[in-house]
Amino acid sequence: MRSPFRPLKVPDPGILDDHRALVRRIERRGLLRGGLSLGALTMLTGCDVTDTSAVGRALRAMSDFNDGVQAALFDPRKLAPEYPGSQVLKPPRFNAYYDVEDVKPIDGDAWRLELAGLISDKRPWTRRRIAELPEREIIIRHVCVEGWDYIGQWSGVPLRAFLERVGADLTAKYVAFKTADDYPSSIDMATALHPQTLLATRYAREELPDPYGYPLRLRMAVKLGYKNPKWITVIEVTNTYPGGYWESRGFGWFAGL
Ligand SMILES: Nc1nc2c(c(=O)[nH]1)N[C@H]1C(S)=C(S)[C@@H](COP(=O)(O)O)O[C@H]1N2
Ligand SMILES: [Mo]
Repeated sequence: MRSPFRPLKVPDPGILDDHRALVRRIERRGLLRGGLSLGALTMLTGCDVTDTSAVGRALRAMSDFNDGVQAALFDPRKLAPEYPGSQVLKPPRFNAYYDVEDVKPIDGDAWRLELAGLISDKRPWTRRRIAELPEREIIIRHVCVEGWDYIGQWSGVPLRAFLERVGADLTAKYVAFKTADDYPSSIDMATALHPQTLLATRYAREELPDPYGYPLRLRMAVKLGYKNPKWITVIEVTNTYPGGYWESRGFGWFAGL
């Protein structure tokens, strides 16, 4: 069984004051829509928000989501920082809403990627056909709101190239994802078309290991960790707000907060 979502503790109202400078820095950069409420902060840490150091770590992760990323976030022609291969973490750090022992590996031969919504060619894709698409490799920083990060090396077809190939309506608002572990997720079209947004099939040039989303996961340079669904089974293009797993539990939708 997967561990259920942790029940939240009653937040201590003083905690925002303790981190006023960090909160202001994050808000100035526009990462937060509508300001950081105590409720959002509670969800942000996913842990006991009376634990000042945990809150501090989470806020610092947001704040360290650096200026290069911010530039790319708001101007689709700008790129987020990329890093040398020597900095790549092997293996990558795992996270999900359950423990790594509870990951259910996908049978890659039986797996199909299904398409839905505003897409003209909705034929499902096999792993073999996806492997024939042109690839790009990016070495980018993954930032989780829990307050940790790592540099990872991802390759796969740019989501833009894939959407063009299947005749998606690129003027639609959202690209939504369904996954094998019931972790719905969605992004804005500008991010979907960003050159550093990939449908990744490999990490450090090896086939994605099961815990990291085999056979197909999303990797973006301009969104926080939780916006990057693993074990994708369905891609849908839509104008109806699709939300997502953490978004329906209080996290922001746009940049991650
Ligand atoms: N399908 C699925 N994708 C997911 C999650 C999840 O629970 N299920 N967790 C997200 C979170 S919070 C993070 S930080 C990253 C972790 O990715 P990694 O294990 O490759 O580092 O995956 C994201 N994508
Ligand atoms: Mo995360």
